[in-house]
Amino acid sequence: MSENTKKYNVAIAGATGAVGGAMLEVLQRRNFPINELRLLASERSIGKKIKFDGREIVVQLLSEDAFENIDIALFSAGATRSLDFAPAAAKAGAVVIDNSSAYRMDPEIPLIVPEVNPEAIAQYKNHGIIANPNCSTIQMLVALKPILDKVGIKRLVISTYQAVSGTGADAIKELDAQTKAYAKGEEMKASVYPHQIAFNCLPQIDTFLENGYTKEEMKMVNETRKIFDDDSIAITATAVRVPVFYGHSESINVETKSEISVAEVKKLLASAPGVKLVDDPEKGHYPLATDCEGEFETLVGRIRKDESIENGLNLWVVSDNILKGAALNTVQIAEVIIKDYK
Ligand code: 25A
Ligand code: L14
Repeated sequence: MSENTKKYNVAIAGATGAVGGAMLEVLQRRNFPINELRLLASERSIGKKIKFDGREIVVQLLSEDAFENIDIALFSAGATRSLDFAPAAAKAGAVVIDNSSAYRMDPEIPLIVPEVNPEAIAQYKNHGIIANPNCSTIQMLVALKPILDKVGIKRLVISTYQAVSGTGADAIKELDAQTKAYAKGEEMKASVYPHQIAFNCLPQIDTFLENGYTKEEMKMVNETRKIFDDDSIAITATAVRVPVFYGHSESINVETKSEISVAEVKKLLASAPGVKLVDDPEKGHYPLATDCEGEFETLVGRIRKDESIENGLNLWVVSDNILKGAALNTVQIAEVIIKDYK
């Protein structure tokens, strides 16, 4: 078969979840060359039928022997499932692209944002596994890469405003149910999150560590340094859950190594891969979570000088956390694999 007509056998582990569903959507929207598509999930979902590209596919159990003849396995069923089954998938010959946090900080496993460090994908050969970064990190780095390349980055101060869809299908239901309960004057029940999420902001995403930060906050610190391949960047983050269904928003304060004007940053970002500049505040144009839903691009705006320091900038960065933050980034990595390696 010639290069450009080759088709691949693809498995999705966690196909019935919020991210797994988006993977199906992205594979279809980007016309990924699929021969067989195998959908895997827990016992709860076995036998469930899912439509894809005119076919009807029956969900099977995620197990060690579910990966025979699979070329590419996309994992999105949580870190425990990745640790349990990704090695077996790799052993069966599949290239695993894992959306969980299980392997991200393993020095032998590449952690990839295709717009930022595609060259590191070659290291997939170490273990047959590639890690997809944390959603908040991915969109931040897509916006910062052109600035890093031009003037260098000394320090980042970040606050995030994260959507509930990042937690999964059950969290989407919880915000919906609490909002409806409020409208009816009924009691709002919290089970996924430790507090009511409707009409609230929770300064906790994931669990707390000994240093007082949450895991989500430290993921942004550690993953950024790994992907930028620079441990000298100073980074501090506050991650906040907000009552939004889709789209993470981030306030990013950047201290650059040398000077750059706002006009120059806008020019760089206007042509940066994966970025859409939305920056006309006079007209009320700035990035919004409601505008990023379903979009492949990361929206960047409110670009202005931090006048309190010598080389400072402020940005507002918004992206669909389920797409660029998870499913799209994973499929983009798969596209590089089939283009350059398979
Ligand atoms: O366990 P962890 O590490 O804490 O992580 C689990 C979380 O990972 C999320 C995922 O969201 C879940 O909340 N997740 C994955 N990638 C993510 C990312 N990048 C991410 N979150 C953020 N960013 P989810 O619920 O949308 O998707 C879960 C998927 O994983 C499959 N799965 C779960 N356990 C499994 C498993 N597959 C194999 N073996 C296991 N042991 C899951 O399939 C889904 O595809 P499923 O069949 O278990 O779930 C189908 C639907 O059932 C609902 N549901 C969830 N919990 C229950 C439930 N129904 C009844 N009882 C429950 N206890 C959900 O709505 C789910 O969509
Ligand atoms: O590391 O919004 O990918 O609950 C994804 C889900 C971090 C937390 C990760 C969320 C997790 C995030």
